[in-house]
Amino acid sequence: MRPAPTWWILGAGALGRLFAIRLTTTLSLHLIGRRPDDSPLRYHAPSGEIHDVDVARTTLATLALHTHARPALVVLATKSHATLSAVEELAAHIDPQTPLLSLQNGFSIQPRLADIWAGPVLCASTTEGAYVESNAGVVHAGTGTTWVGDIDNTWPALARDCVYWLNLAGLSAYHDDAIVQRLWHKLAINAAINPLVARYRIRNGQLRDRPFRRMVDTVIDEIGPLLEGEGVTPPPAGWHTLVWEVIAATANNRASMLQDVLAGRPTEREAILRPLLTAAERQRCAAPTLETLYHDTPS
Ligand code: KPL
Repeated sequence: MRPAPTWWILGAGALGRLFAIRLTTTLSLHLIGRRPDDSPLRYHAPSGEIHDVDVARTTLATLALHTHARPALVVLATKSHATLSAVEELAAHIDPQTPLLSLQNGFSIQPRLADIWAGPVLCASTTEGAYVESNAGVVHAGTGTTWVGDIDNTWPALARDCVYWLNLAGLSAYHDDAIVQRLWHKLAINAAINPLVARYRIRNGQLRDRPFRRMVDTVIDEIGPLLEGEGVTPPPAGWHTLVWEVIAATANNRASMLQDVLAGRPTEREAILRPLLTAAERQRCAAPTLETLYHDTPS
């Protein structure tokens, strides 16, 4: 086995907690959140079992007080709109060449990170479904897959190394040398699911019921041609199958945007819907359903 590296995870939301719980079993892991908290994380497994897991937790404000080993990689699990300011703060604590792994939804922050960060920026696209439960809990509502790569495919060995550690921790992960396509596919999934479940305050699986089923299909009908117009290759089984498969796999999940709306937090509307509206403007295409979703979603 390879010597276990130190990784930090920045952001203690649902995905940050889920990745921390898994990765802490195989490497030296620190979860960096906004609030100081020493309690174990409570993991609700997809099987229904509940485990308390000890994870080393800290905050950006107190990092300087501790002598944590410098990380070999930092996983960014903050919300898309909070990522740049978090990375600015993080920069004071790590080597400027430290690789970052962006878990953010949408496709807007990833190219900006690659522009500003001196070290490698890997991007992940994940279909793991998780939501936070209480102060220190996370419900793993749907097991998914995580793909890792970088925008220009400059760091394949690093991406494969990262995939190795994710798999060792029990997450199903693959290297993808066309991660940008994958990020657009995930954006399509998020755009078809998140605004609707946030608006109607329902779990992902309820989208299969009337009247929501038709609404989802209408959104997909608008997204597919727009993305193809941007040069994105359609998924092998088509846009509808892509989205409906994720809805089935995460049926029990409360999507991230619903969690944000329920908690009164800013949503990822800009990261998820804005790139599609920009594509529509560029292609001089009407996108009435996406426009309505954008206006109905709090920012
Ligand atoms: O990524 C997600 C999210 O909640 O943001 C999905 C895949 C829709 C799972 O809920």
